[in-house]
Amino acid sequence: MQRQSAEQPLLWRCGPFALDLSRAAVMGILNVTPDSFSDGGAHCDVDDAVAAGVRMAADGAAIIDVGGESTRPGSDAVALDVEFARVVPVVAALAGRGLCVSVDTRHAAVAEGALAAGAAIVNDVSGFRDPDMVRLAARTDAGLVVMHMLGEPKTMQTEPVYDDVVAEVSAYLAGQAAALRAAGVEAERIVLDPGIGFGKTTAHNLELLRSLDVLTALGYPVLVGASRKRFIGEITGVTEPRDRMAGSVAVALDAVLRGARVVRVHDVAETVQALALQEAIEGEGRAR
Ligand code: HH2
Repeated sequence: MQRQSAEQPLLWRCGPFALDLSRAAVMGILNVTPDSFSDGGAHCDVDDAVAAGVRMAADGAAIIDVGGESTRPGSDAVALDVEFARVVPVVAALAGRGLCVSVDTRHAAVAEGALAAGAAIVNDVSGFRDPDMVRLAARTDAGLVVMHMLGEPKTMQTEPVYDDVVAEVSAYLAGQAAALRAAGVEAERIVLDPGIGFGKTTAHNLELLRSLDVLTALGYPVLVGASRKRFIGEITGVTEPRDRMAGSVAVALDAVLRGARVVRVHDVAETVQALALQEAIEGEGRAR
């Protein structure tokens, strides 16, 4: 059941693309890093990474999210030129094949390079805190993912504390979206993301997932990225991230049922299959 709230727009403008979110869209994760927590080292070669992105698109991903810096808890920042060199050739090759490509970066220089290479979306896990990112957003027509993160990856999992995690994440996202709007960004380009696992305990993650309606009520489509994350391991006892596919699909499906319009996942084919069944049961059907 696509329980979208009345307030959520069902179109996401991303450069030349107008993504139809009347059905939940799947964003495939393509980390071109040696050290990402679950797929680190899998796609370091440009040709391998491009082949993996093309495969995800064939499996039903509407967006391929290319990242060159791991932001797993405790990770160190990567030099800009290293991140740039990892990401831009892969973005260029995938965008050159007509795919809707997103760049997962906190850095305006990398985002700018990726947009010039054809990326249509900037996915900023630091939520457009950097004024350079806001300025870049304002002078382009890219889609934007505004994510909540408490602090920085290096320290974010050191006893994260909130008085009310849902209220605080929601207020933060509303404020960042308002700042982008004030800078001249059209509302149709903005998607909000609670940042599962970014400065959150398992209890915080569950509370946010349970309360997605608070975020969908902000009036922007909501993206959820829970794939293979640590809380799935904490709940199930599955220690190896690659073995958390079933739990990840369950969370993605639940998030869509609660109103998420985009899910960011490693296991594209499995997630698309689960969504297709859910839609078929609801009588909506997923065109293939
Ligand atoms: N999670 C990760 C990275 N980018 N972007 C958004 N919008 N939402 C997320 O939840 C999100 C994200 C972390 O996961 P992953 O890319 O698999 O790992 P790593 O940061 O180690 O590369």
